[in-house]
Amino acid sequence: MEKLLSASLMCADLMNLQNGVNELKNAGIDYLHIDIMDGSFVPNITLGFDLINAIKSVTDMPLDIHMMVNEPSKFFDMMNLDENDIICVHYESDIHIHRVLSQIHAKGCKAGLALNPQTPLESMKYLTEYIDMALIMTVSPGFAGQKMFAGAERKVADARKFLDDSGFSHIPIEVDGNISIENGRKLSICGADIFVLGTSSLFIKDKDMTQSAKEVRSALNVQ
Ligand code: S6P
Ligand code: MG
Repeated sequence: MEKLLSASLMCADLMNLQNGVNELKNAGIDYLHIDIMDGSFVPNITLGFDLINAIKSVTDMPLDIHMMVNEPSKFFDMMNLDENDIICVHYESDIHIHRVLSQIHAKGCKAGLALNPQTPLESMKYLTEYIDMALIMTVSPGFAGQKMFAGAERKVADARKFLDDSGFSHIPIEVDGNISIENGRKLSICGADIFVLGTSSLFIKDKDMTQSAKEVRSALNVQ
């Protein structure tokens, strides 16, 4: 599967976002990763739905919306999205997560299922027919600038094997949290496909974003 890059906008210069989005597009970034938090599912609040709609109106880049909120389906109508956009919800965020995944498809978007570091891969087992992407969190969600958890490589490798063995090899694995060049390379070898880039590799003070994106991309394609 082709390796794809998703830029975490909460790490971008929020006072200069329109230029930032253009720059990301020119740097060859594939997705804009937008973190939505509610201060309850995770202990932080970041970006919101008005911003999503504003971004959508100025770019044709696909959006990768990571919802770290309880009962995410309450908010689906607030976002103007299309078939290229992904809405990713956490396994624990609704007791009827199967219904929520179906609601994402009913809205015409791609559905992602996010697993926290401690969430077993088994939780995905009977939902694979309903997802277009599996997000393996490589940190506990809520904040940028954290350290990848110790079991991340093992979990990504197990997830890839689980998906391949069960007939779902077409489902890409996204990884999010502390994706440095080195961690990205290791996770790529384990079978990750989409890499969320934040402070660890893309948004680095005084470093050119296009150059950083190029370096990450070449590291990911090493086998
Ligand atoms: C945080 C969020 C992530 C971060 C990203 C930051 O929970 O889901 O998308 O924005 O991980 O990247 P980094 O390199 O600072 O960890
Ligand atoms: Mg995220």
